[in-house]
Amino acid sequence: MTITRTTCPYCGVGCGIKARLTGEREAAITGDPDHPANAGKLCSKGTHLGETIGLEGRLLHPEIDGQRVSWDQAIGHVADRFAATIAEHGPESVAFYVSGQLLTEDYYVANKMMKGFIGTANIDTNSRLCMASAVSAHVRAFGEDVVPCSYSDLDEANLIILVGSNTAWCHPVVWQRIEAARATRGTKLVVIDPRRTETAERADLHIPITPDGDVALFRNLLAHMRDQDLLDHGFLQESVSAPSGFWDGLSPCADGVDEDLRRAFIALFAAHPRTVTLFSQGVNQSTSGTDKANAIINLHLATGRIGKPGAGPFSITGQPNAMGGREVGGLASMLAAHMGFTDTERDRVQRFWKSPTLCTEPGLKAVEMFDAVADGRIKAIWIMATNPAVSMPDAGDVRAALAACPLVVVSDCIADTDTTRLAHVKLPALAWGEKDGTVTNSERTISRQRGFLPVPGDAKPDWWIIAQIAARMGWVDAFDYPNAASIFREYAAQTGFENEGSRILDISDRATITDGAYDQLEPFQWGGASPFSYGRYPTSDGKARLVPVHPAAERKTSDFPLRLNTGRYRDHWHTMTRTGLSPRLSQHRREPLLELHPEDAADASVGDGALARVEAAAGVSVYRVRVTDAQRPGEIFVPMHWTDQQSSGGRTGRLMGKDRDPLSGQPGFKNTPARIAALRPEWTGFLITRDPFRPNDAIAPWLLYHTQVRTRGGWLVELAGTGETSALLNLLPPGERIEAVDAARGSIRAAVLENGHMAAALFLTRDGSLPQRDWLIAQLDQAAARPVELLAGRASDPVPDRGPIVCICFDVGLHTIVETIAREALTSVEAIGAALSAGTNCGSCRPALAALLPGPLESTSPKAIYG
Ligand SMILES: Nc1nc2c(c(=O)[nH]1)N[C@H]1C(S)=C(S)[C@@H](COP(=O)(O)OP(=O)(O)OC[C@H]3O[C@@H](n4cnc5c(=O)[nH]c(N)nc54)[C@H](O)[C@@H]3O)O[C@H]1N2
Ligand SMILES: Nc1nc2c(c(=O)[nH]1)N[C@H]1C(S)=C(S)[C@@H](COP(=O)(O)OP(=O)(O)OC[C@H]3O[C@@H](n4cnc5c(=O)[nH]c(N)nc54)[C@H](O)[C@@H]3O)O[C@H]1N2
Ligand code: SF4
Ligand SMILES: [Mo]
Repeated sequence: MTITRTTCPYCGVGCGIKARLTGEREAAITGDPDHPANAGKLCSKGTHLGETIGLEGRLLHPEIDGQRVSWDQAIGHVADRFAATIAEHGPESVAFYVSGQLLTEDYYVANKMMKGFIGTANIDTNSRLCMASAVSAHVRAFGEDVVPCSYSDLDEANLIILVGSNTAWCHPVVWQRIEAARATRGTKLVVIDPRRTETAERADLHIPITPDGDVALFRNLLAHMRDQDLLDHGFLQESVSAPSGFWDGLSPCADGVDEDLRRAFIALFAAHPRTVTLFSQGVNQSTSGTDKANAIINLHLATGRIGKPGAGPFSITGQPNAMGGREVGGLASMLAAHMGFTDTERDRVQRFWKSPTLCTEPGLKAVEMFDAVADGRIKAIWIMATNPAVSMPDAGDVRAALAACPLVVVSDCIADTDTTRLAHVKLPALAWGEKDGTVTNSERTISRQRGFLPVPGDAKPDWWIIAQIAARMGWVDAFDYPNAASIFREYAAQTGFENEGSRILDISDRATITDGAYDQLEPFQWGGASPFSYGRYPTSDGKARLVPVHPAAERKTSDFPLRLNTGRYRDHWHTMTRTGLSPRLSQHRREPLLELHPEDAADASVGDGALARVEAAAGVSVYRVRVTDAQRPGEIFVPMHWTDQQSSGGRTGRLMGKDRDPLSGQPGFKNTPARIAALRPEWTGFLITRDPFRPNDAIAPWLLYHTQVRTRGGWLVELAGTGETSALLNLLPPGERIEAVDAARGSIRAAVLENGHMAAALFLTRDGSLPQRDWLIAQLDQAAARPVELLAGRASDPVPDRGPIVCICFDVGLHTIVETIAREALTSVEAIGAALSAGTNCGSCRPALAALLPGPLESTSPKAIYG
């Protein structure tokens, strides 16, 4: 059996994977023990990749206006339309919107075509929504977008500070590494996050910061270190420059942090010079994101905690190739290979590419780009590997803009997404497991993604599609690439072109790599484990910069008194085009939840499990309520994942405004003024079917809310509505129907049988009582249950309710775990694993298991550290 070594397509940890084909489109997935990022570990998403590689929902042929066409026709059409638009309205009238889920080779070719040949920098990427603020901060502080740390720093640190990062859910294998360091060397962990996430729950100290209070907190901490004479004066003298007035500008500012917590934090920081501060979206996705990142970097520079083992400010990337995109210049504000827009750099890039018309200035950033589509300045846009109709702020506006745009081209692997629905031309791209190339992870390690599945239909690599269209537009020689390796060689050569040590990004020693060696390429890290270990920075005087930073302004208003925070779930990936296909991954959160504090729930008269509307200036969306004291009063949280494909609610992009960081242009997704209102359906219920649910005209008038989720063998659809319930019966497929209608209570219980097997079931109620979904889901296509049991929604000899599934690898439910802990007096996650296997495979549920163990949450009390 051949095993292919490749890289996980999800997060920026960049775990190595071994894939072994076990059927035509089935594979056994395991962690690659030889990959430096994960040493064999995988989280829940990586572990269950095998459930997402079927052909369900794939886009397999090019289409123009909904009609299948040949590649020759599609390429000709896109090339002609782009050429005609440019001829009539100039190069600024076209744009590319690309993604950190492209491979480096795809990204390189797209950037070269737009910036070097079409001649405008109107190419931007979803990374603008993701780490643009970190990029701006790196450039301001270091002179180049270089991440100073490696994962090994986490092994060697004595203090790890996580700022705006739900690491246990979003970078789980990095989290496992942090947990291992804590176990072996007692590393202290501080988590700074307004929510008490599973990550925060495990911390020695959790600081529930006021939204956007980070600049003030880190600036105050720096002032304190200065006042206590705890700065590294030697390092400041040798390696850092401060603008005049920097130190005087550190006047105390309100950070909203409880005094005991602040003192505990300061004490930990002062006591542990080996500090890594790891940050992600709670920092970047803010209208003060660049200042937040520089406030963190300032502190590390001034205390000399950078460029040494176990110390540094560590921005971790989200997408598998966010970093690769930064390298090849996917952002509108950069050129290529870490070059900017000075005359010298432009000239250098132009000569390297033999470009006829190199762009002269930075292009439109994502939000500006879609605004330009809306007002007609951009007349043709090509979207690749991203779903902006869901993920952009003010997504309702983005949809309207695309609907009115004369030419929308979308390259995707999936046929029906909220964005492909707005496309004139759909181009089928190869997906993970089929495509070939390289990605760069959070610690600058470049790894190969390799194909191991057969190429389906007419799908093609993204780089091939771009190069074909560029060639058709007349640039034949510049885009004549026989394979991905040839693009990699060109990119590698560009990083070394007239570099002479001026740019740290230099992989030109691989510019002559053979096709065979590229196929065998082992992971390698550019810039070395610690690029700044010599205390020299890629600035004009070789010194890093301290940057004055300013606390954020208040954002809530009297109309919208709540602050809306958004983010991710453990087992879903972005707009769910992949994870939504996996029954296992879909178990952890079946619906989009509105998490809010009991006081806010009481104010709005909504209870746990009810439905509520969230309203913001940009739009409205509906969620299932979850009341929790993990939220602070006045602050609510919703996920970013749900789309039109799964739900009438949970469309979070519609709520976000366009406010963004002035330097990076990154939107502030984490702090939107909002309010809530109860939604009071007359009936609620659910449907279990084999086929996906499409609300039809007959039932649409009665429906207030629906969400569907993948289950084994079918779909579970949660429903809520008003008026007559009987119309809903036509949701059931034809077949032998058994039903029990209770007119007095207004309930319907119905099931469809096919050869004695349950083919569908519908349960609706007006008084809120509904049976357990899981037992009924398990009956789909089974003949075991009797009709009377199906209508009761449970076995006559009832099986104990396991509760919501916590461990998706071994199917272990919450109730089972809680009972076993009590019965067997378990005191550790390992003991739970020994008793139930839970948490012993991928480990993603270990923080959740830990939270179920008895004992006070000593960890979050400042006394434990300070008192
Ligand atoms: N499971 C899963 N993992 C993923 C992804 C996914 O979709 N699903 N996506 C990947 C991608 S592209 C990315 S970018 C990363 C993102 O990874 P993370 O940044 O860890 O994820 P988020 O949930 O977006 O936000 C992190 C935290 O920031 C907190 N926060 C909000 N406002 C503030 C603030 O003002 N200050 C501070 N200090 N914290 C704040 C939020 O409460 C939230 O818990 O995850 C990657 N990994
Ligand atoms: N409210 C809110 N919004 C957010 C965020 C938030 O925290 N809150 N986070 C933001 C962040 S950090 C990010 S990164 C974005 C992510 O948002 P998106 O990039 O919009 O999300 P994805 O679902 O990953 O979209 C990727 C698309 O590319 C397709 N695809 C996958 N692989 C390939 C390929 O190889 N080639 C091609 N051509 N297509 C492919 C997939 O089918 C899918 O349709 O969302 C942003 N939006
Ligand atoms: S941590 Fe999980 S999602 Fe991220 S790369 Fe590793 S296996 Fe994939
Ligand atoms: Mo991201």
